[in-house]
Amino acid sequence: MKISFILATLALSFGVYAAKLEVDVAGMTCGMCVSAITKELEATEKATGISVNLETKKARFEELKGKKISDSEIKAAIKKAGYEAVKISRKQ
Ligand SMILES: [Cu+2]
Repeated sequence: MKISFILATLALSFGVYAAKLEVDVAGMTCGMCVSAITKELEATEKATGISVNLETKKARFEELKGKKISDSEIKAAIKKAGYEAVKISRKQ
């Protein structure tokens, strides 16, 4: 158990596993909103596999390997696009 914990810690610090994030966004109404949010998330240079869904009002992406994106960075990016991140969930 101790060894697996150490390995997991090492894997995390070397960025082997990237966190998967899901953000609930308020204020999206059309495809322009989707592209604006995608663009701002791309501009953080910390997100990959960005997928913004107008139906579910969710933005999904993964952290780029070795990069940590904080909740405040996500909120700032969404706000810059003109929307609000109301909930951020992450899975390791
Ligand atoms: Cu729109």
